[in-house]
Amino acid sequence: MTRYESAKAVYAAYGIDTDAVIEKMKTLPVSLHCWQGDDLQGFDHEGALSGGIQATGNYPGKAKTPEQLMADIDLAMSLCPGKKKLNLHASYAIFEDGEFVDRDKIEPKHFAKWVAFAKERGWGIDFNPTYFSHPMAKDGLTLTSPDPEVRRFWVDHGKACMRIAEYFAHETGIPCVVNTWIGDGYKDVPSDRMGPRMRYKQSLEEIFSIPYDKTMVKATVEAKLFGIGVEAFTAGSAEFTLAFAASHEGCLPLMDNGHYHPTEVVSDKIPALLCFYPEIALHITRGVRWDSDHVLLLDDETKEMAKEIVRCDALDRVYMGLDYFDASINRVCAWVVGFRSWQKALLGALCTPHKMLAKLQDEGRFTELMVMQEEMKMLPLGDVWAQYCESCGVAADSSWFKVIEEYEKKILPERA
Ligand SMILES: [Mn+2]
Repeated sequence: MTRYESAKAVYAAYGIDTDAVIEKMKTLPVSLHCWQGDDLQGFDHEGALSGGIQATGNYPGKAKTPEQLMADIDLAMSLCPGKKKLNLHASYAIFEDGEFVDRDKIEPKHFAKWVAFAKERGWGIDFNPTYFSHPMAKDGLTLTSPDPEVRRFWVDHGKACMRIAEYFAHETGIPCVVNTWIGDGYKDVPSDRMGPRMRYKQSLEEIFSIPYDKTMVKATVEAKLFGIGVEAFTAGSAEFTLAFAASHEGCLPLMDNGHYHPTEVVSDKIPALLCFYPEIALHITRGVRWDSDHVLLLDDETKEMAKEIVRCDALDRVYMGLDYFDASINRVCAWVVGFRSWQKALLGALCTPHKMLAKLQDEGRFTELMVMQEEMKMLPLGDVWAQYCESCGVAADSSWFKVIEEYEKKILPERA
């Protein structure tokens, strides 16, 4: 008996068909965020990040061109099992030599190379307007700015991004999640909280008023608690975005698990939202003490989020995207560790006998429930993981790291 055959028998005793789980895993798209590859620099501007976010570290070998970034993404994805999707920011527009248009004027053609890249690999594309790291983010404000000219620029950016999202969806044949996050807020106690939020609401309504294919373009709004330099007030708070999505047809809430108070957990919010929203979206990250965007690991909350999606039978109702950026370690490796961690979390969730555990809860058998939940932790998931990876043609163990090391040796001199 192989280790997999033995594990299969263990799980079968709990009513879990691991062969079916492995096949299911191959159908679940997970969106890989391009911005881990270059610390959110993008290709449309020089200069530092703004908008209350920051990448820390200066590990050598950062991708500086579209070709380098694509090569890095290719390498990362070749080391990961599962179905992939690409997540782009608007600041990753690719201009021809000498060409430049500002963010309010970008068009699908500026993303044609990304579409070719994704289509060749059979990937869908998700998209994000970039409301930061730009001179028109005046006083750190975009869609909430009291200056009509600033707001006009960013509303036009939002509309341009809706058209590009539709282009992605139609070209790839795969729905595109287009996510709005703005860093707008105030460092200290504001004198008006509702004014900025009403302007945000109006700006969003204007952006989403353009005609677009609602079956293929999923407009999401992402909440945030605070950012660096906007500690006291964030316009796009949890209540604001949930209420906006609930009251605007075709709009979905997006939860980033770094964007809440440190003791709040998104695993608990997933089933709450699924009671009301047909579909929701996630940015999966790991905050250490704050919204630090550390590389995703297989920690308890990561596992719990995956379990909730599976337990709620909502794998076709939750759009899953990764969102973290660490510049202190090999960036390609950071992608691989995070992507594989989420794959492991999903696999573990699919290998959990949720109905049996829920029955114990409903029957008030809480002692037994605790015992069984602990029992589940020691089942041979690693052997199922190995089988899954093998069937996807990737290494199950850390031997993939050698490939990263080789690549780093080769590319570092070129990018210095
Ligand atoms: Mn996010």
